[in-house]
Amino acid sequence: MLNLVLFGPPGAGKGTQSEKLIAKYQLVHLSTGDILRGEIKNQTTLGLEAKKLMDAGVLVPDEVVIGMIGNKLEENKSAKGFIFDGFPRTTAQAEALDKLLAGKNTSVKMMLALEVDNEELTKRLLLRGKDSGRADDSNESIIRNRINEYNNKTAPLKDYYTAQGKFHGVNGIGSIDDIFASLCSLIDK
Ligand code: B4P
Repeated sequence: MLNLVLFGPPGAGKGTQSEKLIAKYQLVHLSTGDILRGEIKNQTTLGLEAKKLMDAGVLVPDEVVIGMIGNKLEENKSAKGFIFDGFPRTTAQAEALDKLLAGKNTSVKMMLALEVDNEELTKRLLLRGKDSGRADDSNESIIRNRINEYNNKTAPLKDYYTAQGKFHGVNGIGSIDDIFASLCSLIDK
C-alpha cells in the first residue's frame, strides 16, 4: 500500500497537490478539513462543534479527527493506498495513525512537506477567501492564528517523521505543475 502524508502550513497547497496525486497514483484522498466542512454543511452535531473552532483558526480535538480517520480507513478496505491531507496535525494524531495502519499491516511510506513562507501563505489564503466564503480565510488575524497553531502543534511532526527516516521537504513556491513534478520524483524514487 502507498500511504502518503502531505504536510505543510495552511495554504501550502496540500489540497491542490492531493488532487493531482490521487489522479496519478489512484489513492484514496482523506482530507480532515474536507470531512469537517462536510459535517458543517450537513449541520451534524460534530459539524456544529467543529465550526466554532475552525472559524477561529483553531484545531479541533484530536479524538474527533482520529475517530473520523479510523472510520474512513474501515470504509475503504480495498484501497491501493491513502493520501492523508491535513492529518496528522499533532503528535497524538501521528501516533494514532501509526497504530491504525499497523492494525491493517501497513504504514506511512513518507511524509511530503510543502515549504512556503508566511507572507506567501497569507497572500494565498486571503485571495482564496474572496471566493471560498470560508470564514477562516477571511481575515489576517484568523490566518495568523492558523499559522501559530501550525507552528506550535503541527510543525513538531517534522521531527517525528524525520526520526522514522520518512520526512521529505519540497519547495512549495512555484508553479503547481513544477511542485507536482518534485513530489512525484520523490514518490517514484
Ligand atoms: P484544511 O482544510 O486542512 O486547510 P488548509 O490548511 O487551509 O489548506 P491547504 O494547505 O490544503 O491549502 P490549499 O491547497 O487549499 O484545514 C482547515 C481547518 O480544519 C484547520 O484550521 C482546523 O481547524 C481544521 N482541521 C483540519 N484537519 C485537522 C486535524 N487533523 N486536526 C485538527 N483540526 C483540523 O491551497 C490554498 C490556496 O493556495 C488555494 O487557493 C490554492 O489555489 C492556492 N495555491 C495552491 N498551490 C499554489 C501555488 N503553487 N502557487 C500559488 N497558489 C497556490
